[in-house]
Amino acid sequence: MEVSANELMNILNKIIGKHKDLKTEGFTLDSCRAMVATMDTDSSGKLGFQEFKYLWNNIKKWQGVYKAYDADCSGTIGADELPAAFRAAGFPLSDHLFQMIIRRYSDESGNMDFDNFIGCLVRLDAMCRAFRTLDKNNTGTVKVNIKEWLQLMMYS
Ligand SMILES: [Ca+2]
Ligand SMILES: [Ca+2]
Repeated sequence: MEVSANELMNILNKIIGKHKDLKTEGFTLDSCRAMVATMDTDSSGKLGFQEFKYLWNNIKKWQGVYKAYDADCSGTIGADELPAAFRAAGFPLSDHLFQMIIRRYSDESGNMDFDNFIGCLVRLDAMCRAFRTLDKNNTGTVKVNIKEWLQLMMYS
């Protein structure tokens, strides 16, 4: 049994419906399609058991981080709360990268809601794993050709 983007959207929206302290407009089909593409290691178009389990465990973990680092209990992760939250989620990025992430995933006031938070961390985690896979001898640098680059960028 595999989970499609539509099914993933229904599952996630059912869950956030039970957590009123997580501010979100709900997971969109587009954001769920992006997550499926990112997590679909065997390129089946859907999430198999292992792929779903990995995603699920991360969402649970990051939901805990979201609540713990929403210091002012606004229901969103503000620009001032974001670096600590991402560090706690396992991503100690530079200030410059944090600013870029806020520009891309937060609203005009710099607040990131729950679905954007999860979407961003899913992608960030997947990009780090993709890099480690390509960085076979662990040098911190990777060499990719155009075909590998496009495969990575267009289905992730
Ligand atoms: Ca799959
Ligand atoms: Ca907050």
